[in-house]
Amino acid sequence: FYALYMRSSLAKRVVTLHPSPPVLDANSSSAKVSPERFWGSYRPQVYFGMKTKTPSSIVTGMMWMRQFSDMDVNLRHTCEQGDRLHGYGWLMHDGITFGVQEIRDNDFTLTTEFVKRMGGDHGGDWTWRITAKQHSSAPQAPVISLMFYAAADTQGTLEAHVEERNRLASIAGFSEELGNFKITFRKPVTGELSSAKYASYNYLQTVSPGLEKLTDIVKHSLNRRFVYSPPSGEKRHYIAVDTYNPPHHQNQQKPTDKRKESDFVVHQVTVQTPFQIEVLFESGSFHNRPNQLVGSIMTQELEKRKAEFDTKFEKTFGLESKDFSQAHIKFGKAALSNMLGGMGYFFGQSVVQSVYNEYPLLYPEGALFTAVPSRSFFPRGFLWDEGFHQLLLSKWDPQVTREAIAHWLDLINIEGWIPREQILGDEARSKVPAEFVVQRNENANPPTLFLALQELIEQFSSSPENAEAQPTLPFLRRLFPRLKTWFEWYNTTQTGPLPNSYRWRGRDKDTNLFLNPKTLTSGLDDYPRASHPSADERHVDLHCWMALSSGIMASIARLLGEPHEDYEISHQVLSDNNLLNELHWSEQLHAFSDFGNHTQAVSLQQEKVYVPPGQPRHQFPVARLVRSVRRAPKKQFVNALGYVSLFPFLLHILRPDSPELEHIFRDMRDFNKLWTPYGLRSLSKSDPMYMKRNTEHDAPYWRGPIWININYLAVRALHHYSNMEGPYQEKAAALYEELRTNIINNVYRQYVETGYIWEQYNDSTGRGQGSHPFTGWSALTVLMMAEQY
Ligand code: 6A9
Repeated sequence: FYALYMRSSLAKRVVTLHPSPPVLDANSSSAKVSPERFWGSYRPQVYFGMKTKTPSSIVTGMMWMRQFSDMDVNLRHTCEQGDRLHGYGWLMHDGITFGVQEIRDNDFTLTTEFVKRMGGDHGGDWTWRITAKQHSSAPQAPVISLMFYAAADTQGTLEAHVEERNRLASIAGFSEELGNFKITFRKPVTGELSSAKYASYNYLQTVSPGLEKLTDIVKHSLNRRFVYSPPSGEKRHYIAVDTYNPPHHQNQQKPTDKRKESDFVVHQVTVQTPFQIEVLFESGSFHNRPNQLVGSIMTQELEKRKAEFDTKFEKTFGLESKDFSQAHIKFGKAALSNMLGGMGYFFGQSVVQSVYNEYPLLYPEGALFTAVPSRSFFPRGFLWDEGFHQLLLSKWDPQVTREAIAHWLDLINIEGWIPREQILGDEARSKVPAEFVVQRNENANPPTLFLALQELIEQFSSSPENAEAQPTLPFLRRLFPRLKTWFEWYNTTQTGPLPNSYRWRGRDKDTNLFLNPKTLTSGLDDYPRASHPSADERHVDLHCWMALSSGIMASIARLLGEPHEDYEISHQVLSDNNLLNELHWSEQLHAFSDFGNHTQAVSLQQEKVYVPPGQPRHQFPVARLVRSVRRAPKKQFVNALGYVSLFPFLLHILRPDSPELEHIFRDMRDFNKLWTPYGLRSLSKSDPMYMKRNTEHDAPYWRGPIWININYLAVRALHHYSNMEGPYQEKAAALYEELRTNIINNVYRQYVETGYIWEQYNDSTGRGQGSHPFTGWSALTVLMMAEQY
């Protein structure tokens, strides 16, 4: 019995939250406490939509489609690379009061703008303005349907008010977080002062079982029976929302979806470009509004916000004063804005597992306000990405950074573990294949949030009287118990075989199927490590992350007047260059390296499939690629040259007079190793694993391509060493100029040429590749332009 009891209580630990008081008060995101930040574009996964920072917020959004096109129904809603848009993203966004987005579809461009206005007790009002223009190349002005919608999520009501038979003029709504409100759909006009344009109207009032079903519901309701008949022009059938019958009856046979059905209302307007449409949200508790936020008032408000944004951008990043071109500055604004406009508010439960659970468990419900790496492909929170995101955002608005870090640390469990990938809520879950959903509590991810905390501390220490920095101290005080446990978790669960060495857990186990088993937890996925994962491994990047983290723990503890000696000692030990050399310097490679049970003599080969003589070949399984090991592994340095070898330099662990810097700089600048005209490649061109696939289906990822987060760290480190007296100071300064210029030029050029900022860049052509838009860490280009590190 005791054993059983122990087992079940151990099994619960993974889903038991940390006992210290949460960093965020329960109502800290509410309309009462934080009205200015209540409403926002916190749905980064859709092209355009807004919600509030509440668990089951009413959501608003927009879908659209081109009428009379040869293609099939081309409904756009959630950001999808498959839509092949020419580009989309926020060009301006201050994170709080307004945003301007441009969406370039095949033959027209939609500009989606919003402005908020405070008043009442529920986060106030907002207005959207959608402007549609055809491209000059379009043979004729396209007819477009915009579908504006509001959807409830398990609570609240939405009631359609229909005028003129089928024009939905407004929605009257109520919800817990918003009280009473009204959403008004204005008629399209050609410009602010012009009169109404011909338009056709349709609407849908129905219910949905969950937000991830909205696109399907609209799709299934579409009908071609409607006629578009402009006064001067031919009559044509167009596609519009019609009736939709929720599958009630089926439900009884197949009770797959037992969730509460919630109101879903869609207003469709079909109109030819060019046009402009406004949608207003008005809060019932906002009395004595001076006027409506529409037309010329809206224009004035927008102009005012844009001017304020421009001023703040220049004050924060100073790109004008660095003589960047207007086009470069526009790019910089877009990169920052899309990171801000890519912030999401998610709510739900992770699926987690420990060794004590036979099956995965649901983590406690929680909220996460976070930036996302990519609005199309990974619109959710990733732990180590977020530290990089907040490096940029903390310069713009440290409150955003405190809020995001607080949310992340409030998700920590009693063990000190934070799930690496946060897939919260049905909408987020619907985007992730089942095999990627479960998060395991042995698994870490680099603690980059310490980089963002370091920035907050520097801001505070350099001007403690600054109003924006002041809340940092009370924030750290509340954060501290959680940070201590977080740090301790790394320091106990990720230790290596030798004192003061570290090892990433969670490497791929099935070594047979991979050229080199991956280490997703390190963030560098397929970057080559020891060929045969074992407890003998030690990882140099993790060692450096720990050196950095212990140092920042020490500064926070010192700042708070808490005991800091142990952190100080850890930091000194882990930063000791002699120790680092002993553990990680490979004399053979002349570089820092991982150590483990390793052989270089591996390759992927076709598995032998035995086909008996005289039997037809096609009746036997297709040969897979499997790993062949030609020489047995032994304990040794891994000797892969790439990002991992650079970590002691990247995180400023090396002393400025460290002779290892000379080797590092030489390898960095070598075209046959890490140097390219576009940034540093992740793995040396001379490495045997360079650009090698890991399996038949798994293309190289961190085995050559250029990643901007690590390049940012490299530029920042070069800047650091160029400011430190020492034998390599001048070399660092020269490399700094070159590398910085190369990265900025290429990311910028790719943006202009393709319309996107990318997940990574090709090391031979500079071309953007992988998911896009990727205005997660690739947006750090802005900080390199600004030279703010
Ligand atoms: C798989 C796909 C619809 C991989 O930017 C997020 C992470 C980084 O943290 C990591 O360092 N990316 C990098 O190596 C993307 C990971 C995406 C995994 C999602 C499911 C769903 O497709």
